[in-house]
Amino acid sequence: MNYKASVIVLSGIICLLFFCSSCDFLMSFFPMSEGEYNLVTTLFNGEDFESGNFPGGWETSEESPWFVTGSTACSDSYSIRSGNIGDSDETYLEVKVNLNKGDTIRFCYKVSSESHYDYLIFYINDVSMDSWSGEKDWSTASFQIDDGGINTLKWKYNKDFSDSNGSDCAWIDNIERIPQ
Ligand SMILES: [Ca+2]
Ligand SMILES: [Ca+2]
Repeated sequence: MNYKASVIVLSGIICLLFFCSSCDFLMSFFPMSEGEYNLVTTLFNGEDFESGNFPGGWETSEESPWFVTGSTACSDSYSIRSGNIGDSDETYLEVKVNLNKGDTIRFCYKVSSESHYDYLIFYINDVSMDSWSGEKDWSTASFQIDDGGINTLKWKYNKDFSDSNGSDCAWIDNIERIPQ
């Protein structure tokens, strides 16, 4: 290898090392929040939104976020509701939780939307499990968990390109982990 090639290779290695060390350096500024840490390190023990606040460690869309409301609930006083969105838009609610293989996730949902066009969709690890639209008062849905460990639960309210109906949103409450 001639001198020029050696310099290029060496520069490349130095850049790579610098890049990797700066990643760790940058990551140290964005540690996991206490809420997220608690959710992924201990078995999920449910969420009923009765604190009246958006739960720690959960995520939602930056625009039109889901919010905790006392206007309706599956039980007690509070539930969480999708933010207001327009046509061809969506808003999601997501949480990473620690579950055992064979556990069942059960939750209450309510929808008031344009039937067959504007949907509440539930995902486990980005796989769509079920969807609901139209006028559905509080009901329960249950899904068995195939993989133990960290699972991502996600609810999305999704609108097609035109028209609205009802309250034009979805609500979730009483998310529970039922051991096998
Ligand atoms: Ca509740
Ligand atoms: Ca629509």
